Amino acid sequence: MNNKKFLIGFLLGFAVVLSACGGGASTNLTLELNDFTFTPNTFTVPAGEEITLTVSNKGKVEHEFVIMKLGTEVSIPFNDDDEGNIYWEVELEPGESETVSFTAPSETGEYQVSCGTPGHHEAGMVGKLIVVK
Ligand SMILES: [Cu+2]
Repeated sequence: MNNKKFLIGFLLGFAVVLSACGGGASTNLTLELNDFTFTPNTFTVPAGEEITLTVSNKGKVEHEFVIMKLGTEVSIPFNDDDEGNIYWEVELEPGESETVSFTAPSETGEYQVSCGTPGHHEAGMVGKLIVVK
């Protein structure tokens, strides 16, 4: 085999892998919930794609990961009116961890992320989901 051809093929393949990453957007997210933080607290995902989320609750109380609909933000405190503005959510008991999936919103933009357990948003459980093309 011609070494030069092999090298060019390798570099082209590498470029395809790089461009597929779309500027930091990922379909595989890992999230740690704690008292009272999201780690990380900012996520970038590709619009309309199936997202796999591996989430664990390392805290001592129940936590939620709530994605709000585009253009909405939770009230302080989180109340029944906010329930209708939820795009997707998952909740975990202390010590629990699981892998779940959801479809990223089709509209690009910044979506607010919060924990709906009373007082947690105020304590710092706030983040954002950035949806890109
Ligand atoms: Cu919480």
